[in-house]
Amino acid sequence: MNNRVAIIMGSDSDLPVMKNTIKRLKDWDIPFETHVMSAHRTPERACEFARTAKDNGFAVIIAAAGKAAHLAGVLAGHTTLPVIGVPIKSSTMDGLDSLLSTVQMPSGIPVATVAIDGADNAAILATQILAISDKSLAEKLEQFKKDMVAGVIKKDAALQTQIENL
Ligand code: RP5
Repeated sequence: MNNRVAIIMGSDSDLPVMKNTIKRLKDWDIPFETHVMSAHRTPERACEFARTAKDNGFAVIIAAAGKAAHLAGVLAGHTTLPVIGVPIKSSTMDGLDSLLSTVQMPSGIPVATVAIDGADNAAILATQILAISDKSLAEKLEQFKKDMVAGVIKKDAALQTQIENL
């Protein structure tokens, strides 16, 4: 079954952010594989991974990189699978360099880019893609949204109490 998520990081130094992708996928029992591969340091390995990802049972690729963050774009150029880019804040430019390098793709090669360090959202978006053809994942996402609504309503109620006591 083609339902695995690939999480590719440009460096092991991206792990402190990308652990949030891993945690979310683990929470929802979604099969995944994680590797360090770089568009610049290991270009051939990265391209080969993307080229064979579909045949190897992956449905979505999440690619995280910082600085001149070409990883997501390079992977997207070698596959028809959806690629989600996570710009990592790993330089003196606060991640703006990574964001622009990831999001500003030329016409024909899209990368669905989440926020700088948006690792959790990358996992949620990957799950939404998988959930199109997986009812149990769709139910998990419904529940997730309901919990979020309940959480915000609770915060709003707490805010009213705080304001009354000012
Ligand atoms: C990028 O350069 C990586 O994705 C990482 O965010 C950044 C720094 O990498 P290291 O020098 O820490 O390996 O390619």
